[in-house]
Amino acid sequence: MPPCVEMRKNSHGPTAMTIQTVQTKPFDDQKPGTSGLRKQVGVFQQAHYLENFVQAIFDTQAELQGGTLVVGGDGRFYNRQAIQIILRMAAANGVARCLVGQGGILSTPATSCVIRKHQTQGGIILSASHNPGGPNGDFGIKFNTANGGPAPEKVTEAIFECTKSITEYKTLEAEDIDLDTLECFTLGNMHVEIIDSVADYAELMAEQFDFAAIRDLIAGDFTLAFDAMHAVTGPYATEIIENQLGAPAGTVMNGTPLEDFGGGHPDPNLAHARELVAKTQGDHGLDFAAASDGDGDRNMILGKNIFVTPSDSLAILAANATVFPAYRNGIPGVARSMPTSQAADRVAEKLGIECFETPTGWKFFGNLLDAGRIAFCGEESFGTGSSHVREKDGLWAVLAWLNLLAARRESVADIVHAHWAEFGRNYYSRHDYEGVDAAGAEDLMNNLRESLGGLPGSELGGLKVAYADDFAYTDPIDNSVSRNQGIRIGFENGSRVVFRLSGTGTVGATLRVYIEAFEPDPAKQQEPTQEALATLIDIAREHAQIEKFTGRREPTVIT
Ligand code: VG1
Ligand code: CO
Repeated sequence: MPPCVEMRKNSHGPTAMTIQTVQTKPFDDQKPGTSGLRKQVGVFQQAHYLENFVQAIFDTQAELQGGTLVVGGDGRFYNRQAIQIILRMAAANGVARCLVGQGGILSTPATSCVIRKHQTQGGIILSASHNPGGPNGDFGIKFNTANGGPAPEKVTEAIFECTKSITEYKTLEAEDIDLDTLECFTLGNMHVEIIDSVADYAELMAEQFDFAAIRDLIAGDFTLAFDAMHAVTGPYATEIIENQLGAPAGTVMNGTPLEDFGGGHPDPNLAHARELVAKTQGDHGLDFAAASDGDGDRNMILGKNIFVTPSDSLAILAANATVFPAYRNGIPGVARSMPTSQAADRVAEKLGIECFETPTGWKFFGNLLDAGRIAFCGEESFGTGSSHVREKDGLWAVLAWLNLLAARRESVADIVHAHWAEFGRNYYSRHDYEGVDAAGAEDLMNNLRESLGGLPGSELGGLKVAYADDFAYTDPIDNSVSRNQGIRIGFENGSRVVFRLSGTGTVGATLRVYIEAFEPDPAKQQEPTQEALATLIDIAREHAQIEKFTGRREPTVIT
């Protein structure tokens, strides 16, 4: 935390600092999805749109009155304007103090870290994560609670309810504040502290991992690159990987956050990070490469000539937990979202620790982490994390892999292959059909749901169905129930296909099909993934009648 240099008065003087109550009308589309409210920028720029949602946060989260709020975002277009709006409204709604990332920059995991370290009452993160940015891209807002995690469903539902009947919001008539200088300001009765975006987070990482061992690894002939994709992790990765761990300048690629992410899609996967993937290929490929997404909570891990699926990454990190200083004594349990492969389950079984299967979205891990039931958790969608914060954490996963490589001094490929030989390999792939007609996608899901009753015991494509259901989850800590979380069809040989509709898109619907097959025999663990899964891919396509309902023959993105 920077010292409070000087308290400044707004140039309008105190008389201008009056609270205004502005009349407004509800918008009917402010229901948060898997991770906050995401819309195209133009939707957020409509008069009162952002204000209504923010007022609904203040109206429903009583502890923010007189409390401290963290505010930051991934630097995308409209980030700065939105922060100014939120600060004026926070002041008018009785928030005592706001901590704001310098330049408006705070990654999602860094926000979680700041909330926890400074014991604030919550935080607002401005991001549409991996969705493209810029004036024609997407924008988003999410609220995190005092534990540092994404608001649980009961909170997002209360906020949504409030948006449906809102009639007015409060704001302060005041000038914009300077977001770029590490200083304190007063806005009405509220203190605003512009904080270093990176410092608290970098300090936490140094506590979690063996930085000396990683420095030693990097100082040798080990080669690496990190692609920040012109998104929020640039400053974090530059400070930690280059400055603190000694990687050569230039190791961090695309390290300056840009409002439009350089026109790219800040989604770290094989489709959108091609340039980075290419650097790992061939005899002279890099030993290690990684990337993160728009708001810094996702990660992609690559080694020389190998891509580590996020599901395998979770399993491998869990199996090796004791190499990390923060988990020297082991971990109590692991959790994975339902569509994530069952690789972690096998590790949990062997370690004799608990394993939980939760619905998609990081908010479902919060209670388990808070209760100390799990320490590691992950999602197939390039999300991995631990109990150090309450968000998935892209750089944490990257540093965890570097720590693992430093401890074992083996290649990424050798570590992965040894893991498969010991635990079996879960071949895994996700097929996305993006931007399909929403009604067609709903029909597809309804049709699938109706087919479930007749499936167990029958055969699909020559495979016997063991179970078929619409996933529902009862939180073991607070007993809240979440239904309709995705359709699962499981086969007797341990294979699965899962279907769900995305809750983060902003145009039409996105159908996600998740395909998984288990292979215990090391002699059969080196097949190309799409070939190993070919039978299941056909079963999924035919049983769900994807072409009939979506008009698409092929997926848009395969990861
Ligand atoms: C997707 C992923 C999900 C992830 C969510 C937020 O949601 O599948 O696993 O938690 O994005 O990630 P959906 O509903 O589109 O499948 V992030 O990095 O976009 O905040
Ligand atoms: Co993200």
